[in-house]
Amino acid sequence: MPMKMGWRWYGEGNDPITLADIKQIPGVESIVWALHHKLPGEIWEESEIKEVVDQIHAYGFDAEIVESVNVHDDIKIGLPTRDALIENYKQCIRNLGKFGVKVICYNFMPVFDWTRTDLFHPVGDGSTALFYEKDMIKDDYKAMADYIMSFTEKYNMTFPGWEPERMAKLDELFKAYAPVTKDKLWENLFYFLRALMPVCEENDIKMAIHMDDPPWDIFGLPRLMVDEAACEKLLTTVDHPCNCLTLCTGSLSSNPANNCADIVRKHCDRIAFGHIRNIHHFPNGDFSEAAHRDCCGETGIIEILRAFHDCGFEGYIRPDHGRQLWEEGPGTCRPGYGKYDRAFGVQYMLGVWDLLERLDGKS
Ligand code: DNO
Repeated sequence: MPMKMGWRWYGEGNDPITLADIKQIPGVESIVWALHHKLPGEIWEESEIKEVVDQIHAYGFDAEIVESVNVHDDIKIGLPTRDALIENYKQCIRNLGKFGVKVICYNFMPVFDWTRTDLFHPVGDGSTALFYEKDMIKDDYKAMADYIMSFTEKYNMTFPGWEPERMAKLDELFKAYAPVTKDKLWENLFYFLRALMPVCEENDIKMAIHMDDPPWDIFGLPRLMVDEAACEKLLTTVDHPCNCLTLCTGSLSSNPANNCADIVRKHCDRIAFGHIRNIHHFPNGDFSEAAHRDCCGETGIIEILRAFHDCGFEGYIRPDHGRQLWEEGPGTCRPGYGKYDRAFGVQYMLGVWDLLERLDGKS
């Protein structure tokens, strides 16, 4: 299978962008989807899965990647309740397998998923982008969560990983995670993966862990998937072909010490899914998300694509966050998931990819 270009879609009535819109972007083949109303730990029922997969197939896309089946905190914390929750996760895998799903992207970050301090930060050309101000992510986790949740309240827009039900219990969650050291969190991740691998194998599904975003501890909570050494540890400790990575270039390159192209070259056979986006760093440690074009940031998009191409990558990639352009703003656009800049991202990446194919004599 050659590389397939994907597009994250939040579902009918939940995403201002429709499948008909996406159909007009040349080169998109896979819709990256999820049942966004499901809480972590719940079983995704076959009828619910079928409904979305049918909508996606009706437009001629495949529905082979799910992002995400979120992992319940009790599994991450390692509570006795985890075994029943892992059973539910296995059932989700079986149900998804029946509808041709091949990859489940998930993360193992405690409490918070992606973390930013400004979702509509002016880039300087009239567009806005997600922004991380280092000094604001120190001790006041409530202020940060309130900021993100204010979008949910104001615009009736929920964000995956920022479920209001969980955010309402932040103090409790922080208390529950207090004994979870980095080593303990690794153990809990391995426990979870070891339990899932046989079911993944039976159902031909890869579990593809997302990199932690940003790739460092925040608010005293440990984060695991932060660099190449972490990828190596994950892949060798549970050395199973269904234990894979979602290589998120923007998450990793928030730390300028990470070289994503090197990680692709080293682990290409275990990368099931690539999230490609660009980061621009400021000298004080702040960063802004940037357009996909190589020179707009420091992530090295061309080199990453070349690495995937050199390795004969046969998985899925998708443009990751884009800037918000033109009329896109709070209320009209999911932060990072507007229409225009991601469509530019697709075209940029496919332009690079087509040229690589041509230079290789493949087209
Ligand atoms: C942000 C996304 C993440 C990702 C999850 C995967 O836009 O890249 O929220 O979907 O971490 O579980």
